[in-house]
Amino acid sequence: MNDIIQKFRVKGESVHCSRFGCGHINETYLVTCDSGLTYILQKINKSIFTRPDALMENISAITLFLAQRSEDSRSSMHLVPTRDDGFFHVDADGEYWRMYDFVRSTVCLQKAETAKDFYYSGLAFGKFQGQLADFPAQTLHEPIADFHNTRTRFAQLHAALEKNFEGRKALCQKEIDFALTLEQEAGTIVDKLASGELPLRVTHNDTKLNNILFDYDSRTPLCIIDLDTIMPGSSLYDFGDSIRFGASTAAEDEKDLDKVWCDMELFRTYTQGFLEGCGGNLTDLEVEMLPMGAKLMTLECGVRFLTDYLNGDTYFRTHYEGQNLDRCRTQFKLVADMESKWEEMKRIVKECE
Ligand code: ADP
Ligand code: GN1
Ligand code: MG
Repeated sequence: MNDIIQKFRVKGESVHCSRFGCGHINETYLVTCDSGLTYILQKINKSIFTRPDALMENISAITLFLAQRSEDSRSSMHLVPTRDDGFFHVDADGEYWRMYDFVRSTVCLQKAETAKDFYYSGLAFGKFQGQLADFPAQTLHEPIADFHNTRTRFAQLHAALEKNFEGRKALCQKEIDFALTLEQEAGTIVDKLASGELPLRVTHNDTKLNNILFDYDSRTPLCIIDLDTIMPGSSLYDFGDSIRFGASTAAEDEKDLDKVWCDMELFRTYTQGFLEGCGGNLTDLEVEMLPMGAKLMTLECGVRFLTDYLNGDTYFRTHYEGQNLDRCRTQFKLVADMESKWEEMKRIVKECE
């Protein structure tokens, strides 16, 4: 590993390098140098991110933009340049590597331990949205094409229905029917982006709690990490994905659907944090459509799980057969639950405004 480390402008000689963190996508290492400085070294997952150079262009532009606007150097990510002044190094096997300064004295939570943690995650992702409000979103690449294009996601579901791996269609007709009844509505956000009714923004697209570093002492959010899926999109994507994951009362693959619903207190907590963090940068329509963001991001994720199940589980890592179908069922249960609480969700948003 030392030869890779030395391609970057680290201060001193590396004395230790070991796997770090609990990310599911990239290979992450903590590097310690004899200067006392520490760094995060990452091998980019090329099977998911097929254009690592485009992805790194996004990250270098965003990190530079944020660094210029933040007072505290720990509150934004800093790429360590290579010795030939690039943002990444390609090794002899064609693997892409990048390095960041290690953000010291932080904690990375895998799930909210208190409602306050969830409030803070809303605040952090809202601030992130606000800070990037005047970044030219259209200059960013799409590291994964059509990532939240729900119309394309449904087209992929139809293709998977044709494929019908091992006749699985027969095992999930109820879920297929549920998805298809919502197909038209699923395109609402995409259509409003296309018509210009919703603004195109810089979105993070993986707004889970474990992509925030909290300050260890104050337990307040410090820095947003995992910038790989940053691309142009709608603020509703970032809001919705957080609710989908964080306001659910059960695990993503819970089999007992009676345990799965969307907790309205958590929905309120996150909404408060997010709106406060955005600091008035959202349009009236964006605010009004926050419940729609939650519903459609959850529906889209369920459709992705269902599609992967019908394709024979080729995208999401599974630990047992049928896990993608279990995941799809929790998502659809959450969607149905949100539909039954629709007026309440709208009222909560109004109360948080
Ligand atoms: P993945 O895409 O695999 O989730 P992440 O970029 O989220 O990878 O990084 C994995 C883990 O490494 C994070 O959860 C966090 O604990 C840690 N980490 C990443 N970047 C930094 C950093 N600059 N400073 C401190 N810890 C970091
Ligand atoms: C994937 O790997 P992870 O858990 O960070 C997926 C997200 C899904 C999520 C569902 C690049 O994220 O879009 O919402 O699974 N990431 C990618 O658990 O596809
Ligand atoms: Mg991560």
